[in-house]
Amino acid sequence: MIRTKLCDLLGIDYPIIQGGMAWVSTAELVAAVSNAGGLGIIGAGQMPANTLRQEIRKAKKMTNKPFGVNLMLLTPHINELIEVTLEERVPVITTGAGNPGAFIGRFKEIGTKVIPVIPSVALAQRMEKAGVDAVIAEGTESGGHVGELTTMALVPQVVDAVNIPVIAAGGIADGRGIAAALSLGANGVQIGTRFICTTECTVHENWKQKLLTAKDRDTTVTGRTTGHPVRILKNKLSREFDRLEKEGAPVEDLEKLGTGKLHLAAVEGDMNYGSVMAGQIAGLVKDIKPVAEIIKEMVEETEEVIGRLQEVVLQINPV
Ligand code: TUI
Repeated sequence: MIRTKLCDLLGIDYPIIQGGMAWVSTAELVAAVSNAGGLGIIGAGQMPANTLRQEIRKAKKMTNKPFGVNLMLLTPHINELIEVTLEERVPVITTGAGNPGAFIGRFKEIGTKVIPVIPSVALAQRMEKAGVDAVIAEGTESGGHVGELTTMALVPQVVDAVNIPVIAAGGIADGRGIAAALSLGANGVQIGTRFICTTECTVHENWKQKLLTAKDRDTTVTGRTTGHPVRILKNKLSREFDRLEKEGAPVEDLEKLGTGKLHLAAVEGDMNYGSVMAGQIAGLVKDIKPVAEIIKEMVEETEEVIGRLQEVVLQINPV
């Protein structure tokens, strides 16, 4: 049994949060993760407000356990998504791709836990002062919108800089990664990519198949020159992006190329021109299994690794 103060904060059994993935983590996956003892998170992404409301209501029907919504702050109609999340009294929100400072207070007022993703120590400290409940220190190994620092470098620096719980994200997909994150001082982990290849995930089957065959070097970061770097699996879209960026194409052209491409991949299953987001850990995903099985294996492996580390200590220092 692995339990940390994050479990008490969120009312969950295991300190495992499923990363909010737009068009990928819908109610089915979210409820499965929460029912298995973790925290499922709906990825709001660029969803219309009404679609988000439907997903939240669906998740409420499928689980009695806490779950969350991830708000992607670059979304043009973010204010509408915030209102829906407030009205539906979702127990936890996570935020990505920006600073949620302006609306933390409104969520705190109704008892919603607020957990921003932060890519740096400075933002972690600012968020702690603003009253958030925990931070997610996400390394550049992650899929989707990424920062610069690696998980290995970011997590211990954030752990030393704040007094609230720290959740490690980026490059974690099994019990070895969870044990490593706990070793760095994190109180829990956020995992995205591994939960795509599950029976409950509603993403297009083509995405699952592409992820199953992906190897360690098959992701790339597009859009570094636009200020919105996004890690995706290499395909025709990523190569087109690369070409345009090398040619010094205007930001508007690059943004136009990216528009609607996540939906194209996740819903329509276009693996050539869709934006197939995945983390660098993609090569570790080898099968499609029910969420509960994956979480059980992750927890057992974490315990096994920690047990092995204890044996190493005993060998150095026999009692
Ligand atoms: O948000 C993510 N990952 C995402 S969101 C997403 S949806 C999307 N849809 C279409 C195009 C692009 C994305 C897919 N993946 N991760 C969390 C994350 N947040 N990573 C890095 C950051 C971040 C970056 C800068 C958080 C805060 C920040 O602050 C800058 C500031 O304001 O100081």
